[in-house]
Amino acid sequence: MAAYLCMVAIFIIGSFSWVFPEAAASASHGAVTRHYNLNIRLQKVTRLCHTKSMLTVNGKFPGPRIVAREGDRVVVKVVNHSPNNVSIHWHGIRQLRSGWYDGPAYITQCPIQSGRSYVYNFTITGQRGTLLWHAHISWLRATIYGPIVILPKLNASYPFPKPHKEVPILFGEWWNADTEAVINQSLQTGAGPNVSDAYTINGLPGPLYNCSANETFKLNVKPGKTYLLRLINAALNDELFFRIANHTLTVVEADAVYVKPFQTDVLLIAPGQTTNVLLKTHPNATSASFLMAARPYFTGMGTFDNTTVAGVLQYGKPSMTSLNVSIGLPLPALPPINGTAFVANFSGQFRSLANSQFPANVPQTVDKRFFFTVGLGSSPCPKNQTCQGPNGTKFAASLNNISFALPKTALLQSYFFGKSNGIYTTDFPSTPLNPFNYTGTPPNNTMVANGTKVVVLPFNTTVELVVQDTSILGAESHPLHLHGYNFFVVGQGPGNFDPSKDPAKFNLVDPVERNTVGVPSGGWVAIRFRADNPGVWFMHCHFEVHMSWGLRMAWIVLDGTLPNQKLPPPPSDLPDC
Ligand SMILES: *[C@@H]1O[C@H](CO)[C@@H](O)[C@H](O)[C@H]1NC(C)=O
Ligand SMILES: *[C@@H]1O[C@H](CO)[C@@H](O)[C@H](O)[C@H]1NC(C)=O
Ligand SMILES: *[C@@H]1O[C@H](CO)[C@@H](O)[C@H](O)[C@H]1NC(C)=O
Ligand SMILES: *[C@@H]1O[C@H](CO)[C@@H](O)[C@H](O)[C@H]1NC(C)=O
Ligand SMILES: *[C@@H]1O[C@H](CO)[C@@H](O)[C@H](O)[C@H]1NC(C)=O
Ligand SMILES: *[C@@H]1O[C@H](CO)[C@@H](O)[C@H](O)[C@H]1NC(C)=O
Ligand SMILES: *[C@@H]1O[C@H](CO)[C@@H](O)[C@H](O)[C@H]1NC(C)=O
Ligand SMILES: *[C@@H]1O[C@H](CO)[C@@H](O)[C@H](O)[C@H]1NC(C)=O
Ligand SMILES: *[C@@H]1O[C@H](CO)[C@@H](O)[C@H](O)[C@H]1NC(C)=O
Ligand SMILES: *[C@@H]1O[C@H](CO)[C@@H](O)[C@H](O)[C@H]1NC(C)=O
Ligand SMILES: *[C@@H]1O[C@H](CO)[C@@H](O)[C@H](O)[C@H]1NC(C)=O
Ligand SMILES: *[C@@H]1O[C@H](CO)[C@@H](O)[C@H](O)[C@H]1NC(C)=O
Ligand SMILES: [Cu+2]
Repeated sequence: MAAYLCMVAIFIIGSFSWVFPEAAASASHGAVTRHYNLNIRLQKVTRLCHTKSMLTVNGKFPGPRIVAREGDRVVVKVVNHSPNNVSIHWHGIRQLRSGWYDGPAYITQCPIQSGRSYVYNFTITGQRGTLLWHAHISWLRATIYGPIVILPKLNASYPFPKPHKEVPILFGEWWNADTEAVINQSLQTGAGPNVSDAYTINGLPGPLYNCSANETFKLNVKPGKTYLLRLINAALNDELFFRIANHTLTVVEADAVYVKPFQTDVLLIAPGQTTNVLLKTHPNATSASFLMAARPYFTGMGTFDNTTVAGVLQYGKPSMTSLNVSIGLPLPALPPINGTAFVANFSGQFRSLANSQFPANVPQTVDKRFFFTVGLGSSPCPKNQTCQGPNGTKFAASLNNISFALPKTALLQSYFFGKSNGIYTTDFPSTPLNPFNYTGTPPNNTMVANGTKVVVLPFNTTVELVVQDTSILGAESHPLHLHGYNFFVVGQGPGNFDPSKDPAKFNLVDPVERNTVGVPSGGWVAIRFRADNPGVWFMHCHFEVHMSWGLRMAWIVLDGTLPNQKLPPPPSDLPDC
């Protein structure tokens, strides 16, 4: 039993249940290697009275959790028993000199073909908190995702009171339809894809949908205790507001980096982001129930899934009579769908701890500056077709007006073996080729260019990147995710970035450090990072629909001169295309 000392019992209606074997991570000495097997299979799953065949991992949805301590090596054998090509990304893991295991298909590896396997092998260095793993090809991450829990090193403690229990809470999106058919149809016709039918908490849509009362996530708590909720947004296309009725949350960590704690009733979490919060339960509540709820933040022009997922926070022992308590409980109030003012205020509250134990190593000088626009646009309709995107074109999305075309082979292999010819070019523009009033009246020509273009960075370059949203086809927040690095969010603001005034206001002392940041809708964000991890690193919008439309690019970070500044050669089981 000792191995399950810190087990959290979560009572869940339905077939979904898991426990948290936190103590299973405690080996007697320092860092260890943790072995996992992930088996990907087609399986029938029912939600909203709708049964579909979908990809699951180890028969679970969401998938199993990966638990390790900071400093541990993680070795995961992924076996693809499914008919699809698959690759898995360990989202937010820095992958220091282990870029072969990062996972985005056609960037760091060719996908694992049906019937094949690949062993991912990486060390978790200097990170602790919550991350996620997910498929990184087409829209397969709709059902292939799970939590990564990184505990502090053995005998190290949290910089906040030790929680009574720890609970992962994964937000997702459920489609009754097959998500591969949804995105393939969108890419074919040029129209926006159908939206999801429900949001989910740990795979369960909750009582606010038709035929889903038995699919409600339920968190059973004791009064007067502190719970650590590991929030993960694994939804495909939606930033979500989240709130637990009558409870205040304390944010303590974001993207596996501790932050200066702050309290909030409502959270915003973008796809790809993770947030650890402390939930202090009421001291005197013995048998009360409260709803927790999440629904989207959206400012764009298109359609979106405007529904609400709810779960139940239940004080006291679950009983059969409590099964239907959720009906009639008040929904917690959430900001308006387009609550940009709330979002600006909320994101402004994140600060690094920036103390001696957890310093914020913000680059104080900048070697290379970049300015990328981010947003939607159009691509031409093929001659023999009619398209259903804007004005008879196809929807596209771009960075600096370039819609990134995925190559047919992996960029990292092409780069490493010096075979870039015909695969990619190194002329990704560092600033827009045709500047315009980015958040004003959009230009008449909204056509994007396309290509497989990258930026090459010498080892140890300090980079400052300003990402500017555009109002082409509607201003929208874009959760920008960088692989292989955390970055510091040194500034953000509404409207157009002003290079003469805004840099003076940058926070170079305790900016938040993360791997995914929402580029403000109709605004800009400035990030800094030091390019000290050689490899090919994808950067993209974490809205799957925008990524499919081309909102993605890659950085190639060259080797340094010392042996420990070079990317080792690939493993022998690296998949072929
Ligand atoms: C909910 O009940 C329906 C009908 O009995 C069933 O098909 C479905 O699998 C249940 N959902 C879960 C998550 O158990
Ligand atoms: C993982 O990588 C380490 C370091 O390169 C190596 O020593 C180890 O053998 C690898 N393990 C597996 C299972 O491939
Ligand atoms: C919960 O909050 C609502 C809204 O603020 C309030 O009306 C209600 O009395 C609270 N309920 C409890 C049990 O504290
Ligand atoms: C909880 O109950 C105790 C004893 O009845 C009382 O003194 C205390 O004020 C209550 N606390 C709250 C927050 O209601
Ligand atoms: C979203 O749905 C709510 C009802 O649940 C409705 O009041 C609101 O107008 C909808 N918002 C949008 C932007 O469709
Ligand atoms: C947000 O939506 C509401 C209701 O649709 C609308 O009245 C308001 O103008 C919108 N606010 C912004 C800032 O777009
Ligand atoms: C890509 O750009 C080329 C011109 O460089 C153009 O002919 C082609 O139609 C574009 N393809 C797409 C999908 O936009
Ligand atoms: C359009 O032409 C392309 C290539 O010329 C062909 O592959 C495609 O099937 C055609 N589509 C339609 C709708 O005819
Ligand atoms: C479509 O074309 C019309 C007329 O040229 C123009 O006014 C409108 O802005 C265009 N819409 C989009 C979404 O590009
Ligand atoms: C850009 O557009 C905005 C919104 O229409 C406007 O307020 C601003 O003055 C414009 N800026 C320039 C430099 O034209
Ligand atoms: C864009 O279109 C508007 C209205 O059709 C026209 O007045 C304007 O001159 C065009 N601008 C450019 C740069 O072509
Ligand atoms: C990287 O550059 C900084 C100066 O910006 C220097 O202090 C540091 O030693 C360099 N690190 C490596 C690994 O070369
Ligand atoms: Cu986006």
